[in-house]
Amino acid sequence: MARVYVGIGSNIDPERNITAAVKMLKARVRVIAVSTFYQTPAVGNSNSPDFINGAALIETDIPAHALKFEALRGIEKSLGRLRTENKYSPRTIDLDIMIYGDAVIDEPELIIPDPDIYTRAFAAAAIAEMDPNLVLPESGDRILDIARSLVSNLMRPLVDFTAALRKEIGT
Ligand code: PH2
Ligand code: MG
Ligand code: MG
Repeated sequence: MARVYVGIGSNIDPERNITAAVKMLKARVRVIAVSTFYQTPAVGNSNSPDFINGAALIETDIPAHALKFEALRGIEKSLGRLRTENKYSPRTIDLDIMIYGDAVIDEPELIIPDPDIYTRAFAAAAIAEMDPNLVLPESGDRILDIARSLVSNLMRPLVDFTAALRKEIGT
């Protein structure tokens, strides 16, 4: 079984889409925990609505490629995700493998660990909350140090939404 951190984001009807996505994830893999979710300004496109971002820790035997291109893409499709050339367009749901056990993959379509961990405060914070001692396999950096180096006062923790989500999925 691999321990996998899945980044979760949405800026179209985000509370509903994130709740639905986590439930679908739970139907396919073992969901161990979900992080606090944050309201975050859209990175890369200031005209885009705010996002809600967080992460889930899951355990699965599904290999990384199948997890991304079948399981996670399948959930994105069911929730009406439209893929366009513009990687900054609003989306109903975005599910990214951030960390897959000790795997290091560097391919055009799949980079693990996800480089966004090093630039997006919410991504590092969500993972650090679930495992502050985690060390990234390709760099040797500790997730807690990365999260501390990226602290942002723009991300607002959504305490009530997070509690409702955890209750809904029983974590
Ligand atoms: N994802 C993007 C572009 N911009 N901004 C926020 N706040 N959160 C995201 O998940 C996000 C984004 C495409 O990778
Ligand atoms: Mg993403
Ligand atoms: Mg994605």
